[in-house]
Amino acid sequence: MPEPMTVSFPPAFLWGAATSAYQIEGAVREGGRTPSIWDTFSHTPGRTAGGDTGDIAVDHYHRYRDDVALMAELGLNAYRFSVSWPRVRPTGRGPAAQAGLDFYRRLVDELLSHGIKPAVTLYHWDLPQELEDAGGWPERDTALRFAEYAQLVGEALGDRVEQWITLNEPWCSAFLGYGSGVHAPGRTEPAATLRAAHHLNLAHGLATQALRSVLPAHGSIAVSLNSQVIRPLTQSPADLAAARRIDDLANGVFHGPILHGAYPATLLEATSSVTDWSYVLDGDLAAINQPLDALGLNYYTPALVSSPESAPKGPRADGHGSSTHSPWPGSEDVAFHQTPGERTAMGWTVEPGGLYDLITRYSREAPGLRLYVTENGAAYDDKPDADGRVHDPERVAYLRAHLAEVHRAIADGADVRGYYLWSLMDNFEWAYGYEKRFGAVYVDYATQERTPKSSALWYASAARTGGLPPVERV
Ligand code: PNW
Repeated sequence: MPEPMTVSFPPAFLWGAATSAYQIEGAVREGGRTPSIWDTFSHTPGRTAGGDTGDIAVDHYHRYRDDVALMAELGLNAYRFSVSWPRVRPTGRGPAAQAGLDFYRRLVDELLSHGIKPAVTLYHWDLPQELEDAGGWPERDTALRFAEYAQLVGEALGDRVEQWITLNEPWCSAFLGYGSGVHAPGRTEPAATLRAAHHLNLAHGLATQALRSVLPAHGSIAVSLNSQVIRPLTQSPADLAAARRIDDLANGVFHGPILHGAYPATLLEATSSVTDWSYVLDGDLAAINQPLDALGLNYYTPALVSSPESAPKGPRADGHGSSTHSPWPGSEDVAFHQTPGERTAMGWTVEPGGLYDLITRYSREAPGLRLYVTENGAAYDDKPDADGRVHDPERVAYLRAHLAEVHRAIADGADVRGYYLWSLMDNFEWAYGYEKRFGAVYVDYATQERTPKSSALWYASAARTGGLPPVERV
């Protein structure tokens, strides 16, 4: 697709960066914080690369002022971060921890004083361990506790934060946390996976209601889905059916009830041997299907699937980490293929057009909602040069190509209001530990020194000009 000569984004476009609490904060024992499932998981031998944990991470809890100053230097006008549930409500059900709430109040005030618009994610995977001990997301009670927590944070920050995101990528929480087990809590139970998905949906709906009751009228509520771009290997009926099944498990299981008030009939049918869905109680679907203001889309790479019959023999390549357990309950037989093309350090194929497809799909799926790309980015093997600079031309190319697709979607009528690059800085990449670097800013983990990579400088000039500067200019 040839790019227009000059690309210019709407003047109010948000040029943001994103992070999450457990990936950056550290300070896991300060201010009354109790452990989350990620503390437990990362401290369990064999769960993360090199046994890495978020104990210190990039020490953002202590360095947030410098980090906000860095964002301001880079000309960002938006920042998406997550609140750590066990930091503001230890154990998941106790009284609020004022020290935790104060940290987020200070962070938000610092952002606002630099003209940076905060977007708060309430759940980016750090469930209080005590709630997991009581059964975790497969249990209904977790959704009720989440709504209380959402209200508490809404009350504390609602006067200064306009943009709210209930859940980040509930697919990962349910399917990687309870299905393949590559994420915390590391359980591998197909039926519990779908129960978890339902209770995450319920948590979103109840939290949305709780937030509405405490936020000012201009408060904006969204959910960030890692809506996956699923492509069939061929147009054969069998491959199309395989793609349909995976699309239901990846996307429809969340956007069905959240946006349309129902689970797809094809999903219920394809999972009937795994679960009877009896935990979907009367009134749940209405509770989940709350009016929203915006939708967050996270995009990295598409998936290419086929029916088992048409699958060439070889290793599975579904990009979801290594586990002998499938994250696809009832569709374990569907074959995943490596999408051809250049790949990042995660092994994820670079396919900018997938972002266009995703945005235009959700423009149709969620008419009237503002859209935000709440995550997009890439890991590369970045290393400082002898002069201390970090050159990452692949990431510059990745960002530029994906932003061009965002622009194309806007030109074709999609209401995309902003883009949050994942991630502001290198951080704890979950099961991959510190091995994978997604940051626009390089972090030397030995000294915690931050160095903007050339991609950060390029992104800064994009943000400053509202366009996509040529790559040579960095
Ligand atoms: C997202 N998958 O995670 C998260 O929201 C971020 O916290 C994370 O750092 C980022 O993307 C990069 O990985 C994902 O296996 C993890 O499909 C795994 C998958 C997708 C997203």
